Amino acid sequence: MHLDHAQHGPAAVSADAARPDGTRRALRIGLGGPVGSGKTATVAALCRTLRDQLSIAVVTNDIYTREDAAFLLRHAVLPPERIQAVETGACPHTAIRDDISANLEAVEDLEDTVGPLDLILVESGGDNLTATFSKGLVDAQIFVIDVAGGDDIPRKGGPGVTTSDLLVINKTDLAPYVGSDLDRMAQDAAQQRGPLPVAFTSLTSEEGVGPVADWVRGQLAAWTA
Ligand SMILES: Nc1nc2c(ncn2[C@@H]2O[C@H](COP(=O)(O)OP(=O)(O)O)[C@@H](O)[C@H]2O)c(=O)[nH]1
Ligand SMILES: [Mg+2]
Repeated sequence: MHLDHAQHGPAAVSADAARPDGTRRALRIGLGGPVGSGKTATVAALCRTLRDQLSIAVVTNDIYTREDAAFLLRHAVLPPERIQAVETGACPHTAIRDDISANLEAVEDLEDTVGPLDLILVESGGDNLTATFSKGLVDAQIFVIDVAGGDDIPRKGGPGVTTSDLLVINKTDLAPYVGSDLDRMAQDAAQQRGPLPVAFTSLTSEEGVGPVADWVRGQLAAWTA
């Protein structure tokens, strides 16, 4: 499936909102984007910012390794039983869009073993600008790009840039060094996305993830309403 954003309201509900026992399942948020843009860094910062208020778990996707899960474990952003790794063995987008069974299994396993959960973050393996999540897997998706990848990326569009529920433009601290024009990126992103939100972040400081954490809180409020 591909994103269908005819309406720009809160993200649509994927699959069943209730678990088999009738309790509400966790909100699932996917993070996609090119290799190295800062997806794992965003997941880590979100966990550190939100873990005292929310019950959180994470699923990571890597092609042949468990590097991202290992990073999150090393940095102890959550207890180990709250982090699961999926090895996709192929282009990352296949496991988040085409055959989501391994990811769904991981998500449901986390709900069973460490639930009840408020929030599950699913990090895609790094992919190209066309990778998006199935709505059967996540309720909302964040697309992470960075200023060092070129300030023309928002202008180039693609479904991640144009239709993700939140576009994160990360590594703003590097803009002066790579000659990226943040105003231009903001204008291009607004043109591509209409009313859909954009967050500029730098994860070099603890508060850097603030705008993304606020957006996640808003999604959760809509989910639990
Ligand atoms: N300067 C800078 N580096 C960052 C920022 N966010 C992430 N990084 C670094 O960028 C590299 C890739 O980040 P990572 O989260 O692994 O990217 P992923 O492949 O999208 O998961 C790592 O070395 C991070 O420390 C940022 O805001 N500023
Ligand atoms: Mg990663």
